[in-house]
Amino acid sequence: MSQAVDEIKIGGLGASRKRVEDNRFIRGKGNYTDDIVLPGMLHMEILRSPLAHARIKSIDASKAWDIPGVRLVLTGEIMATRNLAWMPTLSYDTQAVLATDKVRFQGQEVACVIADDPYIAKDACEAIVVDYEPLPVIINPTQATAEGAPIIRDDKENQPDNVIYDWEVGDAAGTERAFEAADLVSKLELHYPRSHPSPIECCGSIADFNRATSKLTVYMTTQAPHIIRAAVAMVAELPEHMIRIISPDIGGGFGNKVPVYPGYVCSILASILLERPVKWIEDKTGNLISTGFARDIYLKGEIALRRDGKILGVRMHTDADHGAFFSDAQPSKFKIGLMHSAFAAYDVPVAHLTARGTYSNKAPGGVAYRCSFRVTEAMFFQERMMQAAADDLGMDQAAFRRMNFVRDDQFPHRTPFGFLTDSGQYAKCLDVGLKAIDYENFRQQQAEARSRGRLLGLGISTMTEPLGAGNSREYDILGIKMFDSAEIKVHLTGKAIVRTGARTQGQGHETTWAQIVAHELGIPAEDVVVEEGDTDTAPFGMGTYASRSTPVAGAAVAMAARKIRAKARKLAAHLLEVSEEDVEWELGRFYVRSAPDRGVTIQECAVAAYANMPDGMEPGLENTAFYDPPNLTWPFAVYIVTVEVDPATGVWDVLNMVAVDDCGIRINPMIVEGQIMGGLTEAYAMSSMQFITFDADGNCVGSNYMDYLLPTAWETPGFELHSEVVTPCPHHPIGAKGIGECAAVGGPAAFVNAVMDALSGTGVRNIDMPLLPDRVWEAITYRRDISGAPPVRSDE
Ligand code: MCN
Ligand code: CUM
Repeated sequence: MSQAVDEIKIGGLGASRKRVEDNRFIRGKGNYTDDIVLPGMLHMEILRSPLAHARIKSIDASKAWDIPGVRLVLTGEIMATRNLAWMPTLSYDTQAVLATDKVRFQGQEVACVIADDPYIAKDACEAIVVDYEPLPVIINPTQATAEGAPIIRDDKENQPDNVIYDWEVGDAAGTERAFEAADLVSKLELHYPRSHPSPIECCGSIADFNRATSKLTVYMTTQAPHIIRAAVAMVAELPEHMIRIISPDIGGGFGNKVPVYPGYVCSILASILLERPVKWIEDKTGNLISTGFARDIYLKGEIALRRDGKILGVRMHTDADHGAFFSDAQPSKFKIGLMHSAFAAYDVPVAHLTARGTYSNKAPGGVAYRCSFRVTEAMFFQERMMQAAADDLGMDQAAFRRMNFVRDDQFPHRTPFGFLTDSGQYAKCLDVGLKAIDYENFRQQQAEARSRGRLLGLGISTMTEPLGAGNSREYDILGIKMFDSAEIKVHLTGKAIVRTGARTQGQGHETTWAQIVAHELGIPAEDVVVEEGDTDTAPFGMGTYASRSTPVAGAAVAMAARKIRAKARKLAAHLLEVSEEDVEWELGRFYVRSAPDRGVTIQECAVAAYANMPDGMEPGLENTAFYDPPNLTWPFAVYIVTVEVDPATGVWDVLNMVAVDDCGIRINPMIVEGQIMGGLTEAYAMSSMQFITFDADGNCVGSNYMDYLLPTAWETPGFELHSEVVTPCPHHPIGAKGIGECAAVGGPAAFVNAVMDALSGTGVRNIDMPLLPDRVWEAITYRRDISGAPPVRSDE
């Protein structure tokens, strides 16, 4: 007699299963791009520009060609013969693959050497002689738009200046009226500095073109293999079915592995020309100075306020520095990504955002690093503006937020910029957070400490953010609509394999997708293997970023499982010799409604699909689902930090940090907590120590791990996580919302707000991140705001 199974015991929804992928990772048995060795494989190294802006007068590679073991030297000139010196970007701009006319940022790819081993290739790069004529350098939007500024993109027609776009959204006239009616206007100017995702594994690829089969296989570090396949088909003009992109284990992506980089393109062309596999593995400095930058954006923000604290309107202007090429990898039609998701958590009647993007002599980037496309900046600006507004009103930080929250009975809620938020319990989350940090008590302690000259501070950050691009109506990449996919094959014995169009980079999909199958079908999670990242086997999907895997691919897993269950029901009816209408489902088992003891397990149905199907039924138990979500998902979070600042040194220590995350139903609570802790660690890093910037000559400062600091367990404060508020996503099949970026998005403002709160009364309104001790000390000592905008002063 069959029985229903216990969901937690079989590792279904809500089970804190250990990550199955860690079995190989912690044993050093992962299979990363650099682990792969193919017969006859050659190695590629990239020569990078030492200058930020210069005309290339000549490139002499003859000495490199003479070095024994060198097989090929690629320059822009050779790339141009294949129409590959430039490539299109995902933001409809062009980007140099190898420089031909000018170099436009320090670290730009100028030439590649392919040789028998990487050391020969590296030496040969040094033998290439490039004659540069230096040009004036631009490293911020003010310089970019100054009178007489040199034109960085003189390669482009119709580009008379350095402005990429001027864009706006919202209601300008209505916002103007709200500001006229305001009792008080709170203003703040900020810079969110460049930051870098710096995954432990750098980028790399192995291109393997086989002339005999005409097939190109590329092993590479990409978060979106199918998009790369489409891009290679378009750019290299190869037939799509002859391209196989394999994304093996990935040692962290964090957005760094979304864009298309010149190294990938060069390794592919080199393999086609040499008919041998060509491996390119980026080094740390190459990764830090040339790939996947994030942020680098300036804000002028204003909130119109009524005396009692009600927000009447919001005005924002952002200036984004995109570097030398506009290569944002983001799927929206909005030039500034989802920046206008700002203030979605608050009931703001009217708002207006203007955004300008400019070129500079810095590596391209702008959208990457746990951001959901500028949401990180949006929420940072929002929460810094909220803090300043409450201070300007003389109002309590928590009360000011609570008064302006979208209330639980206001959903679905249209934000002033047009997004539709659909669920949440914002006030409840805030209550949990305040209780956990012992808010009233801390405020008392703070006042007492202040009277004795000690600076304590408390920072709150509350936000909802859009995670999970698409839907297909509004989001696309190169015209390909945003949806995702899952395929489930149930084998004869009731074990299964799941493949999706996403690509895990450490998030734990191999564990969590199996849990969704366990929840939907009652097949134990340990009987389900998950495979992602091979375009020849995975169904077409858009990859993993924007915390979209659970909202979209995860939903597709549930939908594919439901199709399987529907077929299994027919098989069960056949086995039980009753009509389908008389069959009921409970986890893992179908039974006869009138005789619950008579039942068959899902495993028995699986056998029947191959060995005992009814006449006329197609054999097998497999299905695929493509899922186009009706909306983004809107998780909510409250982050509260307390700090003590030492006025004598500017050093600040975190006393306590509380996080309340509502991401709807949690598939695997332990994995969700891991995501939150990782995100909070990055938030702490960005607010306290991560510093990558540029001097007046465009030299990248912070291009190594001596200068660009990653916090270890030693520096990282402890976090107290709360999971008691759960608002299921109303449109997701299992009620889950994304979580992968929440803490990195909402966290930084909590840390900065805490330090600024400690400094309240000193007249200091802002210190730009990172809040290095010298900046904090300078602010306290000279009672002035500290800007973090480049150029950095050198040797002063
Ligand atoms: N999850 C869950 N319950 C939920 C939501 C998520 O159990 N309600 C689980 C998921 O099943 C998945 C993990 O949490 O195992 C993250 O899910 P999700 O929020 O859907 O995010 P993605 O899987 O799409 O991951 C992308 C996101 C992004 S965009 C960045 S950037 C980032 C992040 O994930 N990069 C990471 N977290 C990272 N974590 C690691 N270890 N490495 C990276 O490169
Ligand atoms: Cu914006 S970093 Mo994540 O979306 O890969």
